[in-house]
Amino acid sequence: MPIARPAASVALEGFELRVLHLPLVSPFTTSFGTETAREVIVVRALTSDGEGWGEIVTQADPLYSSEYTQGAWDVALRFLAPALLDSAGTGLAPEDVARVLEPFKGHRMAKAGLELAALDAALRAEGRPLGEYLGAVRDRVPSGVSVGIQRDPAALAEAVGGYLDEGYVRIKIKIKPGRDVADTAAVRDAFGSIPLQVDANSAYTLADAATLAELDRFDLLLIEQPLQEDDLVDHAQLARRLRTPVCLDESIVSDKAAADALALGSASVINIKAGRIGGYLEAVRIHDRCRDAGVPVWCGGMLETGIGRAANAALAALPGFTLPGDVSASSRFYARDIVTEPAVLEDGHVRVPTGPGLGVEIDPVALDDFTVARETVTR
Ligand code: NPG
Repeated sequence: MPIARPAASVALEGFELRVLHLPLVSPFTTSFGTETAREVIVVRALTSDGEGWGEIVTQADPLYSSEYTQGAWDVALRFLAPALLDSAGTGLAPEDVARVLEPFKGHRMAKAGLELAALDAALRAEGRPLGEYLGAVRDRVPSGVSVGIQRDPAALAEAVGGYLDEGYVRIKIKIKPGRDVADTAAVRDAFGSIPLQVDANSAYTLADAATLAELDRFDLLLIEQPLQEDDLVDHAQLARRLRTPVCLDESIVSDKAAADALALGSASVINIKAGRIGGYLEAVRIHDRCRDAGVPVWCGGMLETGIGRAANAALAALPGFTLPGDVSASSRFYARDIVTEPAVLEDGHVRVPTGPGLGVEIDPVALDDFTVARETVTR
């Protein structure tokens, strides 16, 4: 269902942006590389009624998508934040943020972070939780975990075992050419019929279809983004050759892209990440479209801090999120978070915050400790 009741306008006075460097508890390896620290941008919206927080989920390098932190920093400070401040007049409705930013092409993660900060400010002022605003129907969400590529398949099985012991209800393993069939087999052999899926982060081409079809025998929930971001037609061809459902992540950059992918048969499952598509309001639109079409969706993760993690839990509580998401405990990635009550795993689930807005409070000391750059734009 579309947003039932819009948020009140906010009297926007400025945005403070910070680049944070958060050490990861262990290196995270995907088909595009290994990260040991998370570089992320935190946004604080300053309004006459208080503040709101958002997160720009870019990575330091443009390897997952074309966006990257220094690019997002530049576009947000140079174009996006000034445009929002100019348009604010006596007030800006959070639902108008995307329209104001639309003339600027791309940069969806940057737009999503600014929109979330404005939305959080508006909802905090109204005393309304984000989950309720978005249409959440659950008070907790099942928690899946994304496991990076390890030294070898045995090490992968060991890592997966640790997460299962913690209670995660679904495992996703990262794959790439040469690290696919044997890795998946090792996890299946060790843990039987656990809910399992694989994520290729665009590492293959249609020429690899035969290898990918070998994964069919593992009864996976899905294979995520095997081909390139703009390969919608190739994904449709691949989907016809696999029994494993194809799920798209990187390719789904908007509700329009989701509509196209479904029309072409490029995917039968969709990963919704608010950052990748320009914000939580676009996320609700994709959710609604998929729900009407009977297409399952799940909430992806971008190694969010406590800010984005709270928002993702709220989103994942919408009724169409029928598969467990990458909404894991903060401790999966961070020894210390920037919120006072980081997401924890309880019986394989993460709670949807119930306080106003994001429902989490920022730890100002942690925020300062991780900040490596800071800039404020005002009207
Ligand atoms: O739980 O937040 C999480 C991580 C989930 O694997 C995950 N994210 O491709 O989906 C992905 C991957 C990713 C992380 C991609 C960071 C880009 C940046």
